[in-house]
Amino acid sequence: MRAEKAGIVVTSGTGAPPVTAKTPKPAPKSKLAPQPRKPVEPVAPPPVRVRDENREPQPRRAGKIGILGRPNVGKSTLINALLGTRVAITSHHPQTTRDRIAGIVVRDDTQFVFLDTPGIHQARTKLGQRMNAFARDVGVEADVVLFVTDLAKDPTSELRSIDAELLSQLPTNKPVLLLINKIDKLERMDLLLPILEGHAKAFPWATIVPVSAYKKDGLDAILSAIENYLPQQDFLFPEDDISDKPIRFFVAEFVREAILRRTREEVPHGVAVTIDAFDEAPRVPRIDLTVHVDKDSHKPIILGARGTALQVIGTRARARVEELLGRQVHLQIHVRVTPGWYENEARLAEFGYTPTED
Ligand SMILES: Nc1nc2c(ncn2[C@@H]2O[C@H](COP(=O)(O)OP(=O)(O)OP(=O)(O)O)[C@@H](O)[C@H]2O)c(=O)[nH]1
Ligand SMILES: [Mg+2]
Repeated sequence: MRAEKAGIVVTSGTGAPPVTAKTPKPAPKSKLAPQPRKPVEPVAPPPVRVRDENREPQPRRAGKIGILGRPNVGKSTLINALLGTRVAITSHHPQTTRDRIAGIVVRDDTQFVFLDTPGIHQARTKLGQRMNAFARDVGVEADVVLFVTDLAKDPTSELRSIDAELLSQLPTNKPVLLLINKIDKLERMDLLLPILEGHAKAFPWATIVPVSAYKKDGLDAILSAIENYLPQQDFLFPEDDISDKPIRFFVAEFVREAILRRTREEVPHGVAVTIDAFDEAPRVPRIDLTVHVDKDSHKPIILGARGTALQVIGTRARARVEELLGRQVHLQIHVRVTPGWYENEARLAEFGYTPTED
């Protein structure tokens, strides 16, 4: 699939043939309107991909793809679906992801380094500001931006104004692909076309790909669309790597995910998880963790009656860690009240939310 000079190729992940939309008109003038930008051409013609054992090796391609968008649109669900394994935690709460997480996919001679990011939002805390900075830095670092939006309950064909605002803040020198996620929510597939056409007009996308990350529908179309825009160069990571994060990071995140999936309202936003010790000496390695909560009143919520809630959290997190490591582990989880950690520079650094710009 190639981006055409005259317009936008809309690649359907739904089995329908590709649709070519008209050349996009400039967005209407408003303070939310994105900066004018020129469509970015693919860096070189796509390689001819022949899937047989005798095929000639092609020049390698590799590059970073920043997955950006509002909170809760399905960015982390998408990176997990693309990898076929769960590197990023997901939940129905906004602001689940707090960090930049690489997920690495190799297809034939191309290495795709996907960078999951926190959803950009109106930050109310130092942690929130830092999360937004992580995401914006990825916009600069990436070779290609995968901008993710999702279908609302009652989908409109217009690009949402909040999306337009985020797009206006992106660097203007790189291709931006639009991913319209959660198409499984559509009652009828013929409702998709006006949505694609409406979005095509709003911004000079390199390509638009409708997908369902949840149903793993449209994933191959994403890789094919991105491939053309990645530079010809050697792989950026060893071929077997799936992420740039250490095991400790995933262990802490899996515990946080188990908590996010059990708690509601303000509790999840006030939770951080740290690793205190990782003892690999015993037959079953032992990992000591602390769950930091913001308020005294949150501690009994995490613990539950006679510790039953924490037991469920521990069991779920342990299953995820064991799946990742391929061996048994023992998790020892402590709960501590660390009020206002998300406003405290020292705590943020200690918890791994290291600033990228100051
Ligand atoms: N129906 C449907 N739900 C989806 C799809 N993709 C993601 N979701 C759900 O949307 C919610 C948010 O998903 P996440 O992947 O955590 O979203 P995110 O964009 O990473 O969110 P932040 O990390 O907060 O920025 C979860 O409840 C997912 O199960 C999809 O294709 N279809
Ligand atoms: Mg996320």
